[in-house]
Formats: sequence, C-alpha cells, structure tokens
Amino acid sequence: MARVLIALGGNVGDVRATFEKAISNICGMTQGALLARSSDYSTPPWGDEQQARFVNACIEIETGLDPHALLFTLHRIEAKFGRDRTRETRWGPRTLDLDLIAYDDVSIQKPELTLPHPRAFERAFVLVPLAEIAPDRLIAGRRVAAALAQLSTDGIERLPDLG
Ligand code: A4P
Ligand code: MG
Repeated sequence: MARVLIALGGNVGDVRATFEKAISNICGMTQGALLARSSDYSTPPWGDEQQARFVNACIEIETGLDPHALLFTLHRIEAKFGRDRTRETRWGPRTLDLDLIAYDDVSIQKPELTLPHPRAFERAFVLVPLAEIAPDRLIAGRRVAAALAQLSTDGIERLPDLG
C-alpha cells in the first residue's frame, strides 16, 4: 500500500460540495482509505488572474493502485464532476482539478505523469492545505512546512468547516 497526497482545486459550481463527493469517489474507486483531509481554503486565482477565486484542499490516502492507474482514476472522477478538458484553457476555470502531489517516495519523469508534482512547491494554494495535514512529510527531500515558509500566503483564507 502506498501513501499518496492529492491536491483538489476548483472554481466553478458548488466546489465544496463537489469536493465532498469527489473524496468519497476517490476512496471508493481506488479501494483507498482516507488518512487525512485538510480544511477547505479560499485562494486567489493563480496563473490566469481574471477568474473567480478557487477553493483548494488536500487529502492523504492509502491505496494499492499503481501511480498510472491512480491518475487514470482521478481523471475519470474529474470528468464525472463536469470537467471537460477539451473546452478549457490551461490554468483557467474548472469544476474539479485533482493533482497527484506525491506517491510514497516514487519519482517519475514523464509528461503524462511527473512525481512528485513539479509545480507543487511554487504554489501556496497547494502547500497551505498540505502543511495542515502533512507538515513534516519530505517531498523531493524538502519538508512541506519549510517549503511553505518560502512562499507568500497573501489572500488565502481557511473556510469554516461545513456543518
Ligand atoms: N500530469 C503530469 N504529472 C501529473 C501529476 N503529478 N498530477 C499531467 C496530475 N497530472 C499530472 O494536467 C495536465 C496534464 O498533466 C494531465 O494530462 C496529466 O497527465 P491538467 O490538470 O489538465 O492541467 P492544468 O491543471 O491546467 O495544469 P497544471 O499545470 O496542473 O496547473 P494547475 O495549477 O493545476 O492549474 N489557482 C488557485 N488559487 N487554485 C487552483 O487550484 N488551479 C489552476 C489549474 C490554476 N490556478 C489556480 C488553481
Ligand atoms: Mg492540474
């Protein structure tokens, strides 16, 4: 079994409700156990700044799926929640984005799957929720909390738990 960190993001529709359903799908469709779930955070849009704020969160699961099968399953779940990759722009609005941040200490360098996620350390919207659930985890030799300390967290707000 592998310990896997997954980042969730979205800015179209009722994103927090989508996250709840997506997380239960992730566990069901990967035969995975949910080890940790961060709070949801409201975050300023990165990349294309002319779009709505995002909601972001991170989870840790334990799964027996290999990395490629896991990514394939995450793409199916994105599609199930209304994501249509053929109609969107890079860094543009989307209902649900599921990124694989780390899979144990596995390193893969392919365009269709790069592990650990190459851009995670540039993004406070990934590291803030990740540091809530896994501050001491080492990713590519760096502690999550130490990597976060290098970034600005301006405009990122923790959302209150849903009742
Ligand atoms: N891919 C390779 N490695 C991985 C991996 N480790 N995890 C490939 C997931 N996918 C991986 O992904 C493009 C391709 O990367 C996939 O086909 C997959 O095989 P994508 O999710 O379709 O592309 P993307 O999301 O548009 O691009 P990218 O670079 O992942 O950017 P983001 O950041 O995910 O862009 N602002 C805030 N505040 N919060 C956000 O969540 N998200 C985006 C979306 C832009 N701005 C944002 C946010
Ligand atoms: Mg992505």
